[in-house]
Amino acid sequence: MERNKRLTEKVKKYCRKVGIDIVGFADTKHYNRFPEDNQPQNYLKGSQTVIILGFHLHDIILDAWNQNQKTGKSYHFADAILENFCNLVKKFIKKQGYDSKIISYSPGLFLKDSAALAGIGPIGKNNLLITEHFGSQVRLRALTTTAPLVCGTPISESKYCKECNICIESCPASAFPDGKYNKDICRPYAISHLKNLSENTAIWCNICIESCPFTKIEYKKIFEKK
Ligand code: B12
Ligand code: SF4
Ligand code: SF4
Repeated sequence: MERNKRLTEKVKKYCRKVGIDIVGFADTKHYNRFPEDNQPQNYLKGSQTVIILGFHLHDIILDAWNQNQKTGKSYHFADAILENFCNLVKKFIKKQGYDSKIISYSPGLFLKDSAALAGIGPIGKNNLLITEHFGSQVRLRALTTTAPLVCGTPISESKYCKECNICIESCPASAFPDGKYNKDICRPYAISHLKNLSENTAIWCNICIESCPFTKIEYKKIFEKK
């Protein structure tokens, strides 16, 4: 199937124009490795491309969760911003003659894996996507489309992590026994150490992001620019 270079450039240009920090394209052919529920075809028949959008959390307050204790309803600030970006991209693609579908959070697609498949960056020893400009300090969301966009090359190894172990050594829960991330250690620690900003608002543990030198470098640059 022929992929459309001109359309790809148009989509990228539009994303830059509306202020999206990161955009990447993953070929849907890579998704057979995931459970059926987590494949793009489960969301939109005829999907050709998964579009991954990234939002740089330039202020940690954007990583806050708000949950109404009575109703159980919750929202996340950065996720709400990302959903808005997804809507804009969906409308733009519709104007070019193609369908797309914003991927719901659950069952969803595996977002950091999708970003690595799109060639945005590798998954580091911290078990998270590392981007060139913002380290791991990004949140992700995706939409899938019938548009045949030109896709990135999957990245399977982290060039950043070779001589480094900082995130592993910094984790307060020691959630990387033998160097591999273990969610059954991370999750209970993170839940019992939420930073509560108010009765309904909390921020999750972020130390495996904040300790990474590639996150720090970008923060420093941002503060220097101001
Ligand atoms: C469930 C979940 C959690 C659970 C369990 C975590 C887990 N990884 O199992 C809990 C609640 C504990 C959690 C914690 C956190 N999470 Co979380 N979480 C998710 C969620 C919903 C699914 C993750 C998942 O199951 N991935 C699939 C499995 C298979 O991946 P995995 O086992 O973690 O990692 C394997 C693959 O990545 C693979 N791999 C390695 N390299 C490559 C390369 C390629 C090409 C491929 C295909 C695969 C691959 O090897 C890894 C090890 O086996 C995603 C959102 C989403 N829909 O994707 C967010 C997400 C991964 N979380 C995120 C974040 C930020 C966090 C936290 C920092 C908390 C916070 N402040 O929000 C911590 C970090 C923990 C850590 N170091 O990984 C972000 C990550 C952003 C980024 N820069 O990567 C995501 C993408 C949410 C988002 N909307 O942006 N999380
Ligand atoms: S979120 Fe916190 S507890 Fe979990 S792996 Fe990262 S640093 Fe460790
Ligand atoms: S702290 Fe070091 S090992 Fe961990 S993700 Fe960052 S570069 Fe890789």
